[in-house]
Amino acid sequence: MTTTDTHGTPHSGSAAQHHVSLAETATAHNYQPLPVVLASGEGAWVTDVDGRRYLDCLAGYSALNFGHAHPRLTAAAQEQLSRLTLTSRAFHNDRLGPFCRDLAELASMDLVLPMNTGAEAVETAIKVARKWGYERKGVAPDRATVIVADGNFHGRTTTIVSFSSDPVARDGFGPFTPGFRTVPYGDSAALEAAVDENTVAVLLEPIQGEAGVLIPPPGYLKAVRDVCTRENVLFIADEIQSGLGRTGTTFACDADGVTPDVHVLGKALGGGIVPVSAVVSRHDVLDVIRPGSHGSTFGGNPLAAAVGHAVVELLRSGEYQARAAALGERLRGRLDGLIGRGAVAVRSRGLWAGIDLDPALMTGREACLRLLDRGVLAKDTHGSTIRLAPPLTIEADQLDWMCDQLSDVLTQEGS
Ligand code: IF1
Repeated sequence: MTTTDTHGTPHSGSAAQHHVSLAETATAHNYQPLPVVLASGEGAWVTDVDGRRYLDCLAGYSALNFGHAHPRLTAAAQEQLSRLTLTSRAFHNDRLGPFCRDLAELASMDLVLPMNTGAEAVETAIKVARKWGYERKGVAPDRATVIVADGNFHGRTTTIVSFSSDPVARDGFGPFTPGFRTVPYGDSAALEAAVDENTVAVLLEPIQGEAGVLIPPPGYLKAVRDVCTRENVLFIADEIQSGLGRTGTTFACDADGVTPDVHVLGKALGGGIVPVSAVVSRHDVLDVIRPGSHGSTFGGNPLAAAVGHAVVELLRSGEYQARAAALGERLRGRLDGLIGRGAVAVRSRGLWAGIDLDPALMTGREACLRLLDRGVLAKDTHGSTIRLAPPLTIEADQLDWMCDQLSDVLTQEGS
């Protein structure tokens, strides 16, 4: 059988099989993708090489908060593509200043240090916190420690996996970077007890994503803020996945009325088009970074800055945040109805949900395979938990349809 894919390329056998076997033979196996080969996307929908459509409820792990091919974002990218894409920071460019000014204003901070991936921004925040500790807090040289939470996910570099509690993410990558102490997530007393004269920062996800959308107890983030203020320790909030509208507020910390000392941003900051990340903070923190002490070939490039600025513009009005909050209530109402009907627990904030399935019923991956057959893309995480993070542009009827598919999968109707 010869088929032609959406690029007009002929394949013997199905186009999808051709692309899967090509990936199998030419790509390192650091992922086990679901058996679907995507070729195009618009809004909350993506289309595979055989022309089948799927509702994208992973949205690039929350990098596609504004959906696929958002007109304002693609216009910003296309306009900049034909003007200037890269200058290096050896020279100024006319996109970086406006982007950083408006992102700092969005975060009620002074300065932005632009990077590319989330892990680079987390690494940058760790370096800044250590340098701040030595120069501003008087911590003894090379003695700085950063407190992190059990169940964290902050990226895949060797320093970051040094403090991972996930053996699969960590094993085989030693020797590990010292200077990190792990405390239970959500336990402010344990965090307070772990602070000592060498502590320069606490690094936390306001809601733990990879751990399964774990929302800390009410008052936890405020308690962390108070401990950090009292002990002269930087509160670094990793909002790479939870930020930029996902949870119904600009930053997840906003819901608790908490302002960290440092915001670490990524994913959706690049609009799902280019990698854009950033460390956003005050002068008294980021001024420890002086010329030559940190950098990146692509950090702050004009294409990234143009797209990042367009993202900040989208967030300025608050409409996407309000949308995520309102549709998140609708989503939560439907998901709560699944408890006892295939789900054992649901956690959600805005358009971000973790659903623990009954392990006796099916694994998270099995549920995602069945959702795939019904035209919904979702991702499992540890064990029998699935995560939902659709674009914030999703329509209410699409959300309802997705919940109908999930309900049918879990109740085995028509599965
Ligand atoms: C993978 C997880 C999600 C993040 C937070 C930093 C980073 C991430 C809170 C690093 C990245 C991605 C990485 C990707 C899958 C995805 C993920 F499953 F790995 F944990 F979303 F939950 N802080 N998360 O979520 O940002 O360097 O990737 O740009 O590695 O498989 P990055």
